[in-house]
Amino acid sequence: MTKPKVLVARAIFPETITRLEQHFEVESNQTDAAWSKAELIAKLQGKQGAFTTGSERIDAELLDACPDLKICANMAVGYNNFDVDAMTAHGVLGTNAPDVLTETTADFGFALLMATARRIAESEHYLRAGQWTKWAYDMFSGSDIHGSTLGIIGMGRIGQGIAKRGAHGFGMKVIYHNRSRLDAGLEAECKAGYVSKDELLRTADHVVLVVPYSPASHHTIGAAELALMKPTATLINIARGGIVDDAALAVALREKRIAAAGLDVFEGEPKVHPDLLTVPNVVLTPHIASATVPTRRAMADLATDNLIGFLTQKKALTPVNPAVLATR
Ligand code: 8YV
Repeated sequence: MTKPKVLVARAIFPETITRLEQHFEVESNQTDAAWSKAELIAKLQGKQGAFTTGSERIDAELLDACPDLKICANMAVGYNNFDVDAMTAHGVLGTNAPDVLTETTADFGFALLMATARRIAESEHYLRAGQWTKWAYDMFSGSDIHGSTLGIIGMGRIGQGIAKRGAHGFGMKVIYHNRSRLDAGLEAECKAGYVSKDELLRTADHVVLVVPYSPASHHTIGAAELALMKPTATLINIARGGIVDDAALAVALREKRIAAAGLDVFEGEPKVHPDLLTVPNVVLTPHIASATVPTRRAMADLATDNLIGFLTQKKALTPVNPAVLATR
């Protein structure tokens, strides 16, 4: 029997390729060449499976042009690169990589919050630049984490992880806003209280964004929302580019309408809004919230398990459009 054919769209652990090769004929992009959409479509010809990351857009145009494709397995919990309706209409399964990155990403959210509120990046640059000649009472004074109010927008698994770190580890008062309210048991576990988005923005000392991207969540934070925040507040985005209006944020930071921001994701990344690069009160990291070796391995393993499960047994561990499973 001939093996199904799979395309691995980005460079990945060699062990992942070896494992895929046990089940599939594999073509992979181990040089990590930047493929255009046309190149991706050309590479997908005759392939039943695709191992994708957040960077490959899977939409109706691509699906129309790739009739053999049956599954796209994303090595990411977020799947806004998938047009899920188009995939379902084309009978193509999408899978994501939830759970395995929850704690690692929550750790990073907290690290970015600490670095931002306590001005770690800014003060490190100052020291490295040889500007530290004497101690001063007001040097890089930031805002406290312990005992402050943490506002979380998006209370899924990662938001809950951040809430627990804040409430249990740092004695923070945790408030959250989410499309739906958590059940009482989960709220108690996270020691988190539900509030409206406006109340959260008005009262939180630190606002952390962990909502999935969709047209509805586009610019969840824009000029109007930034205007509601305290001038001493920090804003952390570990969700997706596009959740924050980066141009409006750069203005708010420059004018000190909020104290600081920590951003791991950007509109149009890997490009970063040029104004963000010139304001000092922002910590910028290149979309690394899930980047620890064990977690990235677990994400790659889960995407691989989904490809193997679906293409060999019509089963998938983490489908995003499970209706497709019923029709296959
Ligand atoms: C991924 C992420 O590393 O899982 C997600 O949704 O944003 C990151 O953990 C990134 O999307 C590349 O796949």
